[in-house]
Amino acid sequence: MNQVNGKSAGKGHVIVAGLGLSNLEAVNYLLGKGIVPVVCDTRENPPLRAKLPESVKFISGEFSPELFATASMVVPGPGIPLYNPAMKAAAEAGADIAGDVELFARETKSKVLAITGSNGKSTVTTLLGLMGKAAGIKTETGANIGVPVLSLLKDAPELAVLELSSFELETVKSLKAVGAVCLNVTEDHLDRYEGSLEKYGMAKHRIFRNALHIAANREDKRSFPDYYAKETGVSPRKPDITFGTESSEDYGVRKDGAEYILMKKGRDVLKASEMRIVGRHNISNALAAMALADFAGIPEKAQLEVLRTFPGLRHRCEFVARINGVSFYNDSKATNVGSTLAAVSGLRDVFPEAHIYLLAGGLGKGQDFAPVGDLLSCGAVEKMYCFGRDAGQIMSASPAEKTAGVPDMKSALDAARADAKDGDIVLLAPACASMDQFKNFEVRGEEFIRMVKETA
Ligand code: UMA
Ligand code: ADP
Repeated sequence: MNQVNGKSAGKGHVIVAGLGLSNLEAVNYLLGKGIVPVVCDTRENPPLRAKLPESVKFISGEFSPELFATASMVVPGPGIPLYNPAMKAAAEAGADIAGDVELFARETKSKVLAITGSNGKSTVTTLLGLMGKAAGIKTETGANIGVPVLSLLKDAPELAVLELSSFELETVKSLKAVGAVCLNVTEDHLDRYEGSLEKYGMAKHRIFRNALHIAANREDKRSFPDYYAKETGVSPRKPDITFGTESSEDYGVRKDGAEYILMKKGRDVLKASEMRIVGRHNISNALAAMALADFAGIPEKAQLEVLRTFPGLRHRCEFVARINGVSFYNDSKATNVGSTLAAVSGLRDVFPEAHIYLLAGGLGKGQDFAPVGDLLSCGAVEKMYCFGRDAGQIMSASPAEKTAGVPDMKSALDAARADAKDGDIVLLAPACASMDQFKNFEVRGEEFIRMVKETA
């Protein structure tokens, strides 16, 4: 009989479904337990197939419900939805369905901090990873941030900081985070959740099960642990800390002239201008990170040291250059409407006098672009230049006189540069995925930086 973390995996075989980065690590993990899994992938020849040991059977093509129904355990990759017919067949036949994060949770001895949300996960996860290290705690970051979570079992860090996507959370039951947060819930990945923001949010809320401490965002009711309690049957509970940028309550902010001061429970801890990451959303991220750091016992000195020095992740409100008085920002990671709104409002807070010229467009993922149009109607954005496949969708949700359709990002940049004056801002925050015209959001951001600097 197979044994995984002391749990019986039954008499049948173990199937690893989808051979991505995380599941290659899952295969190695299972082999380490003496279990030789069967690996299935819909692609004929996924690139990682070459890395499978010969002993592991590989089956390509549509997942077979008949095969899956005979499995004792299935490990789905994050890209495999539970409503896949084969996954359903396995569940109905009583298989243990456990993704890599669930396997990790069953076994880890590390203290875990868990972060989810539609936007801000990577920033908060990275901040906490650095804070742990600055405090001399053996700390690793992993999961959706790009490091397969099961690889963290080998190093056995004292503190594991996990960025968790809704996909990964779908099979999580055993996670016992010392601190958990759902930063926000706004439209994204609705194609996976039958168009339902609530289903997407409920998947994210699995992060709160068994969590010792919870932080919630006062500016997003869906971030509160009791928001879906009725639907999920999880007993309602209050957050231990709330954070927000609109009041000085709990972990909050007060204004001193034009300066924002970050506070913990009525005590000033840091001026926003001391941080290198800008924008209101990043103040929110800093407060969330401090809340979780406090849950994990990371001393405040280390928290502040990191907040003062962290330059921000690439492609997130990244300052590129100031040319003829115009500042250029690269926020290519704004791949959904919520992140574009955050980038604009963040910059407006820091530079209230500047006019913002916005570059947007790409693959719209079926989002409602009305909130982007509102940015122009209310004057938060001076003018928008739309490019890429779904440019028309953004334009039709926006006032025509303030919107220009252009063929590509270069034309958008040229047009914005011609309109912007001394003291203004040109911002790439596309509200869309990039894959219609670029390999990924990183390549789009690099192209933008290159084009800006070319004419410096
Ligand atoms: N596959 C199938 N059938 C399917 C779907 C996929 O066989 O129906 C196969 C593909 O052919 C491919 C493999 O599964 O061979 C891909 O695996 P995967 O997409 O599950 O991904 P991994 O490579 O394991 O990467 C995953 C995360 N991917 C997704 O959630 C889609 C990575 O997040 C994460 O960094 C990695 O684990 C870490 O272990 C990426 C992501 O886009 C960055 N995440 C989304 C986001 O951030 O918005 C959620
Ligand atoms: P994620 O890992 O959730 O995608 P990132 O930290 O990589 O989050 O940021 C992605 C995008 O979301 C960036 O473009 C950034 O401008 C925006 N963003 C970051 N933090 C927040 C936040 N707290 N609220 C809204 N948008 C945010």
